[in-house]
Amino acid sequence: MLIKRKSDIHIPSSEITPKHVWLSRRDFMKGMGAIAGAGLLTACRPERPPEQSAVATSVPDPQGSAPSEVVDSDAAIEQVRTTTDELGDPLNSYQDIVSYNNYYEFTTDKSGVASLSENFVTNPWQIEVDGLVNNPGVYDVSDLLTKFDQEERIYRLRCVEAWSMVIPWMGFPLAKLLQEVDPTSDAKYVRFETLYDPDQMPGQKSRWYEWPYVEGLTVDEAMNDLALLATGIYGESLLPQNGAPIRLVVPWKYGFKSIKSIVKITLTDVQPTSLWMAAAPNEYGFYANVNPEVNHPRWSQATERRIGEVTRRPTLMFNGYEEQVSYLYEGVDLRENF
Ligand SMILES: Nc1nc2c(c(=O)[nH]1)N[C@H]1C(S)=C(S)[C@@H](COP(=O)(O)O)O[C@H]1N2
Ligand SMILES: [Mo]
Repeated sequence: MLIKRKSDIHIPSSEITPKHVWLSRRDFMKGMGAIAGAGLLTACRPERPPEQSAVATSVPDPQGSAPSEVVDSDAAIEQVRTTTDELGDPLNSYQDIVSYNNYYEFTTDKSGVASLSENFVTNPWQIEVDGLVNNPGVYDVSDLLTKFDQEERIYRLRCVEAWSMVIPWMGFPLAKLLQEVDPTSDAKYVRFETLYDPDQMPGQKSRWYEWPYVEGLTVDEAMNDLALLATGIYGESLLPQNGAPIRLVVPWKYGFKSIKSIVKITLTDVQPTSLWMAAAPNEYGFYANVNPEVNHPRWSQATERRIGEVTRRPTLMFNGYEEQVSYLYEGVDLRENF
């Protein structure tokens, strides 16, 4: 069936700030059908980042996975041109986002995560929220999808390995869930835990890391409106490789803070030790804010390579979200608290 729609496709324009882009799920999916159908954002394949020496692999034609809705291609071209982040940079293609992943529970090979995680069971799925809260609870992810409006947020994702993407997430602010459980005044940190299931996640059999994957934020960071619990990308439910069915996205911090497939959230007065802090405490601290002035012990953080681009670009303080988050670190030595 050919569906032609011009007037009711609503794609955010470059004027819209990342905080408040809002679309109904239905309109968003129509719009994204237009883009994927036109296949215009799928031209750039991620190249291997400079830190990886392996020969680039070819990736199957993305057309096969495009949404089935066919939409007028003039409208689609227009939408592609106006769909950027608030700094004017284009979104990465759906194909980029679902085929170049870090997810050590499956493999350390970025292009191998998608196929290895294909059959990962993400439904039903529950998240337990406990610890220093007045209303602990167990939530079905399917209920969270209707309980909270699902918003679109276009965020830059900056990996500590110095590559980056622009991703249109769907989700809801972490703060909304925290308000629901009502942290006590003793709660200072939020600890997140990924599913532990080595039968489904073969990487968890590796003894290089302390499983399950753990991450943490201060309560104040967690309450910042940018901190998102993501449930979708380009209006589609998350695929396993991106952390289905629900994952954290903290865009001003290095990508490893954005923990995938969360089963447990605990409010605590003890600073959580993340998997990366435990693995290499001299390389990965608790805060992990994107900071071009503080290098990783083994490489510079001053620049990054946007997946799909050839030349490197400067890395921005707090990944470009300084205005929204700098209040969290007033008087904090960002070199010591890395
Ligand atoms: N549970 C879990 N979460 C994880 C990771 C992981 O290995 N396991 N990798 C992190 C890293 S290093 C990055 S850069 C992002 C990548 O997210 P993406 O694959 O959706 O782009 O996920 C983060 N979340
Ligand atoms: Mo990363």
